[in-house]
Amino acid sequence: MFNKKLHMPLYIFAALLFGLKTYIVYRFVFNISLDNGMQEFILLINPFVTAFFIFMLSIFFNKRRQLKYIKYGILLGSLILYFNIVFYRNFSDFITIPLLFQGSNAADLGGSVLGLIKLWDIALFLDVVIVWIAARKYGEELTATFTKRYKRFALSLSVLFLVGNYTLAEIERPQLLQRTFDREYLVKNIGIFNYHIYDAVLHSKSEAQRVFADGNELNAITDYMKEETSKPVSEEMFGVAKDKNVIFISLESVQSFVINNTMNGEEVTPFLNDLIDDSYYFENFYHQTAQGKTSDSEFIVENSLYPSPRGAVYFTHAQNDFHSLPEMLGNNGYYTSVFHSNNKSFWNRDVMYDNTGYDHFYDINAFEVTDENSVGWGLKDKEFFKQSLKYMQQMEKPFYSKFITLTNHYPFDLDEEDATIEKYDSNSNTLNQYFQTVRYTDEAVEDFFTNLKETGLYEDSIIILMGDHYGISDFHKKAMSQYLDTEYTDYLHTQLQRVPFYVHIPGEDGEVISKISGQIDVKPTILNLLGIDQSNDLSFGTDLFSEDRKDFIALRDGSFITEDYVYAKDQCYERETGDLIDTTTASDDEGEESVCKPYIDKVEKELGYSDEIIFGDLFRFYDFGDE
Ligand code: GP9
Ligand code: MN
Repeated sequence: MFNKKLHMPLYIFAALLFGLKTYIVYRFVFNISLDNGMQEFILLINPFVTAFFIFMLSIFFNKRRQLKYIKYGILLGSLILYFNIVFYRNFSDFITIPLLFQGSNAADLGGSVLGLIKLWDIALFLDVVIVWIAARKYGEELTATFTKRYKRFALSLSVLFLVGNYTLAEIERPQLLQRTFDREYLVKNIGIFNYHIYDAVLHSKSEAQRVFADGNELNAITDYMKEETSKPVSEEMFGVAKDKNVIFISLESVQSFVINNTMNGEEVTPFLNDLIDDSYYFENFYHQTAQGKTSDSEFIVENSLYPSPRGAVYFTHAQNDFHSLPEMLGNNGYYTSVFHSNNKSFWNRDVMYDNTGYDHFYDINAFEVTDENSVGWGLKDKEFFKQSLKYMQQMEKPFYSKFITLTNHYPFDLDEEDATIEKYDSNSNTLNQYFQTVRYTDEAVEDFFTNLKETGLYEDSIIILMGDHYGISDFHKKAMSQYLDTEYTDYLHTQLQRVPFYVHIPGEDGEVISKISGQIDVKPTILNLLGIDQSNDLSFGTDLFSEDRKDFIALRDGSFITEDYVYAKDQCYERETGDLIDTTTASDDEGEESVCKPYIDKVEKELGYSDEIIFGDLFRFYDFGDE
């Protein structure tokens, strides 16, 4: 194939092979939605345009270096692609630079990562093997010797292709590079390699933001908050839990779709279902996390700010000035702590907890963890709660304690003797096992309630339960639509970002509350229940019991939910029915503005303000009036 008759230099051959592979990966491994012919065309040309550019550069080297450049170029490109694939399988997302600095977390992932690697992945390196063999066998025969003019011509052609690709992308999606948090759009339009370069630019920009901030940026933000987010709190609920202990339970990966639902005719979460009867239960409550997963959910709850669009704030901005819930509670006489049986450095928690004012972190060292009492990521939830009790009984009162469960974590492994519900039967082992681990966590919480009652802690406490984020990513579309017996659309995907949220006040009846709500609202809600004045606080959320609330819930990728609409991926849907109202970028809608449009702008503004606060560390310039 490589003999001289064909005259195909290795750089062209490598570009074709690598381009083809990249295309196959975009098309069949990444779940990239393609809405029209233009998008399909861009996705088709981009891998070749980029590959041509990368490998064309080799002609500027001498013969020996040319081969080396191509060989290592294709290897490096393949590795970058492959790391993204492995990451994508778990998170349906692409790697960002801040994530790479979270290496310590990766080390802890162990078993989880193994589950994401498949034997047939070897095939993803076939092009590398072919190019390396060819280079070895035919050596310098495959190199190219061009005149300066031709080299310049090849370079110009390649740049022209890139510009053409970008122009098409910009036509298809105006302001492509401004919508920084929508990574799927970026990859779809400029390809994963250009996306990484762009991400690097964003990274340095956000790093620089802190240095250049001087506090003046805050005026616009506080004005916005006064106008849009500082709604009056519920007077009726003000102080109903004054001086009570707060037990906050973060339910790992529990989504709302399992609540009050059955699997093979059996209730999935019997205890959590019953708990609705004597709790305030928010059935349209959304998680708003991004790449920081559990830590993002913690961050949102503690600060009523949005998580970072890239990486985890717990890592990237752990030294910022915050005005956190634990700090405010501490100022009001509370003893604050976190219980979580994992290494204290996971998600950089030790540093962040210290900075945000927690008095104590009961990490893995506070627990007795053995092979028998652990599974998957570590200590089983039932043991976790049981072993926590002794610390709670001796704790100074009133206390605020956060409990982070772990058993219901991907890959949802469970010992056979702990399974009390069957596995589901679908093509996704992840979803099949999920029901068993969710049920296990449900039982663990039930036992915890029983123990709280027995020890007398229950009476003086309120208990808040919240799902931290999704457990089933849209990588399991097929199995999910089988289970839910409905088509998996972007609308459904957004609705599946609902997680359970309970406020359980012993002695009160509670009710099911249907208004839209989200993690951003938790901090103001807790403060109000405890009767703590928050008029000097700065937050993007509103007390959940308030009658007058902000009218949208923003998700970190720019999707949002209002009382009437659900917006995701340029589509505006009717919230109740899921019917598509319009496509907000459609050019043929006779200039009529989508009903979602005003919210799109508000959501972008609000997310942008939150990023400004975090990247600029702006709270260091603000006087919250605390002693
Ligand atoms: C790790 C646990 C799980 O300590 O909170 O983290 P997650 O992967 O869900 O972010
Ligand atoms: Mn989690």
